[in-house]
Order: sequence, then structure tokens, then C-alpha cells
Amino acid sequence: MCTLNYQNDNSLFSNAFGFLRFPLEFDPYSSSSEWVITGVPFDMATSGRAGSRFGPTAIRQASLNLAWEHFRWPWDFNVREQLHVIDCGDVVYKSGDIQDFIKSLKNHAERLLMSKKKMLSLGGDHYITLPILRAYAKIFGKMAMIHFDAHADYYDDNGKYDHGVVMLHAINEELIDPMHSIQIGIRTEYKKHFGFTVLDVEYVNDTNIDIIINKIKSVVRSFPIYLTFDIDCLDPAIAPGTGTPVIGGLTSYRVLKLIRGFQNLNIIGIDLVEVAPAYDCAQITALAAATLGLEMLYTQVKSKKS
Ligand SMILES: [Mn+2]
Repeated sequence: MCTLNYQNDNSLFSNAFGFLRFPLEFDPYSSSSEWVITGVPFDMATSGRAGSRFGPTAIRQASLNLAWEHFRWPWDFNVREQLHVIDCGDVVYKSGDIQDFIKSLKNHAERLLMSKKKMLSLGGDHYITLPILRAYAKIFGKMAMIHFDAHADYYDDNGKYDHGVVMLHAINEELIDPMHSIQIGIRTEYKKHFGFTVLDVEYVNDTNIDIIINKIKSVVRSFPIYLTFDIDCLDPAIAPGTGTPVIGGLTSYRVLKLIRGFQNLNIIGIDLVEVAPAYDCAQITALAAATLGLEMLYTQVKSKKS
């Protein structure tokens, strides 16, 4: 008899290191899962404080605080019983080799997508989104995007491999359609000419949640949507453990309400990026990321049923 029965373990500390104790599966391509969680421990494109390579491990560890709850409040079902999710561990690449990283992540993403999986990826800095988007666009073409961030991420005076240029690459390579993409929580300079709908932090903090959700839905419509969530969209008082914090951000409560409104959207991929545990305090940033990842999976169950 196996004593390592982590699925039924209600302690908050023992671990097999799968997100939320979802099973670890190192051959995710041939599994029957619907969603695959991948850790992407890469932070070479960070412009500010580095360290998000430790993000996946921190998020998985913090997720243990959430694993005891069978029906996550306020949902009325257990996500594990409704959605087949596995964690395949972290992407492996040659240390310091950015080209090998890009190739390894894109290859992994392509293999998952060819076998009809959806990806929930845990960064890593925001650059990780680009190789994933390239793989997605090969199958889905130009996608709609929901982008939570304090930054617009199309700063064209930055370097080619900078996490602050990802959206510019995504537009130029026609991976996303800015006309059906929306940026949420922005509070640094941005240009309007790319066609993105921008819901800046003032709008998101001062507007009724239902109005915001309807606004988001009116932009992304029924197109395939990639959801990318930079943890720095949250206020640094709530999520200090990140590379480029900007004060005056969103609360986790407000973001949870928004995420729960994403039921029935055609979300085909998700990432949670920029958790840098060295600057975290009491694991609160990692816990925020873990909780948001879990809530996103709950919305996927509701989307599946509709
Ligand atoms: Mn950011």
C-alpha cells in the first residue's frame, strides 16, 4: 500500500509538488487531461528585479494552502471532479541559453496543443508568453487576449528579449488581434495606436464590476482568448514579490470578482507570470497567484458546461 497518498492529504505542508496536488505527469502529451500545468522557470528577460525563475515552485508550494478545500468557496463543486488537470513539472532548457529556452518552450507548447490540451503556465517573467503564443497562433491564428498588468508591455525602446516588449512582438508577428484584446490594470505610460482596449487602473478600481465584465466580453467576444496575468497588476501591498512593482494597483478581491465573471468565454490558454519569491512577504504573492490560477480553472468548468 502506498503511504504517499497526497490526493487525500489535508495537511498544509506535505507535498508531491504538483500544483494543488494535481497529479505529476511527465508525459503530458499522451495523457487524457484537458488542462496541463507547466512551470516555466525563466527570468532572463527581466528589466527590474530578477528572480521569477523561482515563481513556479513558490506558486505550487503556496497552492498547498488551497488543496484542503473540496468545494472552493463560493463555487458549489470540486474542480478536481469536473476538470481533468495534471501538472507536468517545469520546462527544461540549457541554463543561460535564451534560444534554447524559446525552442524548448515552443516545442513543448506545440506538442501539448497538437494533443488537444489547454495550457496553464506558471512563470517566469512575462517573456514566457511569447513562445507560447507562437505555438498557439500556429493552430488558432490571431487570438483575442485578456492581459492583466501594470504595464502595457510594448516598450519598443527596450531590448529584443525584454519582458516589456512582449505585446509589441505579439502584434508584429500577428499572434494576437489588438482590436479584440484588452489590457486591464495599466498604470504606466501607454500608447493608444495599437488598437488595444485599455482599462486603466482608475477605470477598473472606480467602475462597477458587472460593467467591466461586460466591457471585456464586448471586446473579446467569442474569439479564442489567451489570458495572460502579470501579478504586478495587483497592488504591491498585496503582491510585493514581483520584479517591477507599481503602487496604486488592483486588490485581489476585485480581481477575483473579475475572473469569476469570465465564465462562458472561449479561453484556450492561461499564464500567470512575474512572481518573484525573493521579494515576497509571507508568501502572499505566491498565494495570490495560486488562488487566481485555481479560480481560473473553476471558471473553465463553468465554461465547459455551457
Ligand atoms: Mn508588468
